[in-house]
Amino acid sequence: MPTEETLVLVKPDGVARGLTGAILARIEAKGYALVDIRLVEPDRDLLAAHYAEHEGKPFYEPLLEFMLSGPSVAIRLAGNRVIEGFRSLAGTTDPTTAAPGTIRGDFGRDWGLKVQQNLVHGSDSLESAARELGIWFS
Ligand code: DAT
Ligand code: MG
Repeated sequence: MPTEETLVLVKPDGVARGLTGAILARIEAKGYALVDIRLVEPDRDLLAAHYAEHEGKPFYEPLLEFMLSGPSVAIRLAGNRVIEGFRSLAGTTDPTTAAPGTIRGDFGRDWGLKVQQNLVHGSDSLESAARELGIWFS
C-alpha cells in the first residue's frame, strides 16, 4: 500500500480554542506520521490559492475572513490512504451534523456556529494534496 501525504490544517477556531493538542492526539493515535508542522499566519493571496475552487461561491468571502482571523497549524501528514482516512477522522463539513467520534462532530460548536468554523481542513485528493502542500510548505 503506497504511503500518501496530505495537508491538514487546524484552522483558526481550533487554534484559538486550544484544541490543537487534542486534534493532534487523534491524528497520532491513528498512527499517521507528522512529517512537518508549523504555525502559519496566511495572507489573502495564500488563502485565495488554497481555496481557488470555491471562488465566487456565497461562503467564499466569509471563509477567507475567518481564515485570516488568526493563525492555523499546517501539518504535512503521511500514512496509508491518509487523504481519505483523515477526512473520515475529521467528519463531514458542517459540524452541526458531523458524526460523534469525529473531530468536527465532537468539538464543533452548535451555538452561534458558522459552517466555516469546522476546526480542520484535509485535502480531498492526491492532486489537491500535492497542490495544497506546495502552497503551505513552500
Ligand atoms: P471540506 O472542508 O469539508 O472539504 P469544502 O471544501 O466543500 O469542505 O469547503 C471548504 C470550507 O468552506 C469548509 O470547510 C467550510 C466552508 N464551507 C463549505 N460549504 C459551506 C457553506 N455551505 N456555508 C458556509 N461555509 C461553507
Ligand atoms: Mg475541501
